Amino acid sequence: MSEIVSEIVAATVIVTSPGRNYVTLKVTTRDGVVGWGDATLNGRELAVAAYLRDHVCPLLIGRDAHRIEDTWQYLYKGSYWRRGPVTMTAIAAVDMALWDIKGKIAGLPVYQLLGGAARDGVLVYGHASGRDVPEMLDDVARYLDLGYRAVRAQAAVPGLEGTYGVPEAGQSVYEPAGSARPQEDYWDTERYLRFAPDMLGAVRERFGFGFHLLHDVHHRLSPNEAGRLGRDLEPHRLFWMEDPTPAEDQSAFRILRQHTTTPIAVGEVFNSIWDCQQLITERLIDYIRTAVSHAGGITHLRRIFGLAELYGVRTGSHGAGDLSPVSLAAALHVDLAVPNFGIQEYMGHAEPADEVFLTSYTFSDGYFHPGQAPGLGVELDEKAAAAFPYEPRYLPVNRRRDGSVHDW
Ligand code: GCO
Ligand code: MG
Repeated sequence: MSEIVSEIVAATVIVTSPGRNYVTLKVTTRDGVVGWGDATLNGRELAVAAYLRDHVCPLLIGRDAHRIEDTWQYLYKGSYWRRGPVTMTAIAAVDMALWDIKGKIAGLPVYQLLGGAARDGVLVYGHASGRDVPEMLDDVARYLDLGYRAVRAQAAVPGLEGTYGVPEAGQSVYEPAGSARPQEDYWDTERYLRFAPDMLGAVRERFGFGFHLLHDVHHRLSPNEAGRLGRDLEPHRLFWMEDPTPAEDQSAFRILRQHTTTPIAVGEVFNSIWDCQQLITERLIDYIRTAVSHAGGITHLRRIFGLAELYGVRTGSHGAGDLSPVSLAAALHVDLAVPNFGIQEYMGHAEPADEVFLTSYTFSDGYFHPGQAPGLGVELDEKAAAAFPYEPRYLPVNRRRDGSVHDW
């Protein structure tokens, strides 16, 4: 074996809940360099924490922190049981922490190690929502006033008691809504299909076409229904229609693609390049939205984005609030460096999160920048984290009027 340059001497897992649950991996080298990785899997957090603590952390001790690719292959191929959200989130956390360490040792922000900036800033989209259309329109206005150049719009579907993407009265986040058991929402496809085109049309009517408009369908339609929605949305010129159908059925997108030219974005529930292989190589989507934390970290995200580049598919990294600031920073470094960047989601984090995660990224004029701090540029304050103990929470479950379970 070759000489160890920077030996890993400790790897620990921190579970904290400043506003919502986050799982963070801390890796320390013999010289005292610390790297952070996000291991949060919303609603299933403790499974990843245990996978790391029981099966991964012991294997990291004594390894060379510099050997990022080798460690990735060792954890992926070495476990024999490949892929899956728990495994890939755990590997992602290790990968992010090792890139963080490499950057800190080099004295460079991670994007410099990835080839340097390919653009000046990272275009982001914010989340506008409302319990009715006027409230949603006011929220879009708020984002445009803040300087956003791209906005996702979601509004409560009349007649449904709760709609994805819309917080309950008096709350700022819309998920996870449940506590010890998942909240159950009621879903009606026909109501949604009648409502969504008018709702998004109202945005264009009031604000025009001088900014990017996005919408998330959240995996709820059949290919044929999604084709109809995509066609109805064509006059509103969406930047993308996200997750129109359940994403695991990749060949379904062939049907949908024949019905509409509305651009399609998919990928937040994918964990590996194999989950998006058909969608990319058959050019069935326009944007690949894998998350740095759920799809194997920076190393694997770059591989996915490299495949996408070959087929003219652009990136749109997942950036929901259940991905910690460590993930957001990691995604921003990749976004800045890859040639086929499209857009980055930015949902933001509930307020107490900035007491725990100290960040270096900045927002200006609709663009984010990861900053110039060596590594990823996010530090976790362990003392502050200890003040926010874990709270069991679940994502909601959807049921149709007859009581049967629908995709949420
Ligand atoms: C998005 C996503 C999220 C997910 C969440 C699940 O586009 O931001 O759909 O809102 O629902 O990440 O944990
Ligand atoms: Mg989504």
